[in-house]
Amino acid sequence: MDEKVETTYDSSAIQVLEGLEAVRKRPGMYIGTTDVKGLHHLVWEIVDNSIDEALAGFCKNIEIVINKDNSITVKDDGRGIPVDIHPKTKKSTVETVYTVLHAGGKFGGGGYKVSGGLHGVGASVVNALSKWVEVKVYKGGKIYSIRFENGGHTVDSLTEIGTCSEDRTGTTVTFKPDPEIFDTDIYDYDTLLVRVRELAFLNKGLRLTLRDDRDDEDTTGDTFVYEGGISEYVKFINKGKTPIHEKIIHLDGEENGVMFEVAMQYTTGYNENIYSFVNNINTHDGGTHEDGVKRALTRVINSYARKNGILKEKDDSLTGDDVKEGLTMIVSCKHPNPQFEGQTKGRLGNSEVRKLADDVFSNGFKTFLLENPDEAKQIVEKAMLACRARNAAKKAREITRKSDLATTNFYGKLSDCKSKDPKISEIFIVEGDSAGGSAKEGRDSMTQAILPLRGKILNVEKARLDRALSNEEIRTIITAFGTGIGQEFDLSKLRYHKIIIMTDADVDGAHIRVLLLTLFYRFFRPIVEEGHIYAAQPPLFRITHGKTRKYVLDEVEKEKYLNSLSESVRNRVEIARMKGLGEMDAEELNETTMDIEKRTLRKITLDDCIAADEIFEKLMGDDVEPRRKFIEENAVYVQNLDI
Ligand code: 1YM
Repeated sequence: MDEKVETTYDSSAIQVLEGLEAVRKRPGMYIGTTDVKGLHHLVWEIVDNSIDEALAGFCKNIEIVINKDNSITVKDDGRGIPVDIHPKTKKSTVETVYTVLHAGGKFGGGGYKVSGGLHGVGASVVNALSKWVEVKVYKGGKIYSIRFENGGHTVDSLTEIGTCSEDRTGTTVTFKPDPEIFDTDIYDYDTLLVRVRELAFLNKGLRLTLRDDRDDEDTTGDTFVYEGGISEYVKFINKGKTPIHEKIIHLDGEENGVMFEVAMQYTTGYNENIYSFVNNINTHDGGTHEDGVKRALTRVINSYARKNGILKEKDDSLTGDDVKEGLTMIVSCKHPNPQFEGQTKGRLGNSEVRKLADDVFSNGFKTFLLENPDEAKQIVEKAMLACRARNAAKKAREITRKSDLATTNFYGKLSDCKSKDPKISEIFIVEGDSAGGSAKEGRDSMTQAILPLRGKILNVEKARLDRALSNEEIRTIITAFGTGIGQEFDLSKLRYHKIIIMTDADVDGAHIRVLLLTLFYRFFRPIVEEGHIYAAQPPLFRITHGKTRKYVLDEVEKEKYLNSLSESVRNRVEIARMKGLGEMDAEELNETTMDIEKRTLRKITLDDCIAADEIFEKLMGDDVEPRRKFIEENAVYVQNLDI
């Protein structure tokens, strides 16, 4: 028997199967996860090969289709994967690429392999994790096909299946992810769409099409092609914002096969949106390409401001934060041999790129400022304003730090709890003075602090830090929390481990809740992330029958409760709609909303805050259209909303 095995399988075939088997045993090592994210990852592994072919200058069109059976087809018009016999494996190169682990990189001759990323492990991994894979190559007037099944077993080696015109070249790959490997086999169109669009921005002139064939209707799908490349990406991000100069600054350069490109535009906003990429992979933690540009940006703006007398000799220089306020920037580097660093490999380490980025950016940006004096003035003035605001905010922070708990003004507002142990201490942020009064009376003063909000708090989405810090309510909140904000933020100083927002169940209450969530999201994000924020759930109805009183949260609970009562009781039931926190007396408020034993709290997640923040982008952003649409769609709820 043993001898027979040896003659049937040559040793390289056994190695191949062992390689792919290893991928199936530990898929996480190769694609990160086997959830919906890993499922989508397979698509990018195949698309990356088409993109590489485009970067090499041979491919203009890429099409991605979700087929009826949730298999994926990727088609490009590149040279087609080589079909010749590979000297080492004695098999066609196509088969080798799809069955030998890490083959892609070894065969390709230079070029910008996207495979530098964390999971860029290529076609053989997709094959290993698929129920079946079919590859068609159009090359030299011929059409070739090969099929693999059950994790990369070759069904038939490469076969010529027909002819085509000489100028029709390319590769078409269809694969069906193995349901035994993945938690789900359903592809999400929008997930694919976002990345396809991004790839189109990052590779100017490349046409990418995404289509969903799962519905019966004939769809043409979505096609993206951007002749302006990352300039159009900046324009896309700034849609809905107000730019302070019309022209998008777009600079590029190349040295020793490393390509570097940056596009940017300032808006009237206060946040920075800087995204950097290496070989189309987002470098979340930046790296030398981003550092080089930022360094040059700060230096060039300072030198321009000094030369033109905008910054005086005695003035401090503008900081990196000052010159980044309101900036939208895309940095893209294409590197034949990228070194990724950091825990998640999200940072470019190649040191020569820092100088390239600095040179390209500083030369180009200097010229831009000289040639466009009006734009230059806008940009420098924006940075000067940011600088002044930063200095004002620093002073304001010092004040809030000094105005510690001894300040009488502060004590007038906060009714603190007796306990100094944050673990058992809670603070209720309460809408309005009258509800604040009831809450003070109804609380457990050992562990529960009450902070009534008088006015509406400022919307921090539309205000700089200095203005936010001059807002009385916000300063009170900062002082009460004890953590400080910005660079001085220290989670370990948080004085209450439960921060409970207590507002009415109406539109005004919702508005205040959204304002508070935006504040927490912008200034105290770690507090949200650590799960310290809660919303109190005051009841909407009080149901009385005889001596029994029952409070219920909403209509659904009301119906449930009423149905649970027997007919005889029900005739004598009295249902009262609770008008608001202010109308509950202390005892009632304690019983329904505050008592640790009886209340229901809803934990606020980061997603709640992001949703709140997005509502504000819509409602308060500079663009009228999304606001109009939102109000139209939510007219019922926002009638009384004064923003
Ligand atoms: C839908 C997936 O894989 N396209 C593709 C892949 C290759 C080439 C062209 C290609 C590359 C080279 C030369 C080269 C690959 N070839 C190889 C290998 N689309 C898709 N299009 N000729 C053609 O890099 O020199 C790996 S991928 F290794 F065989 F050269």
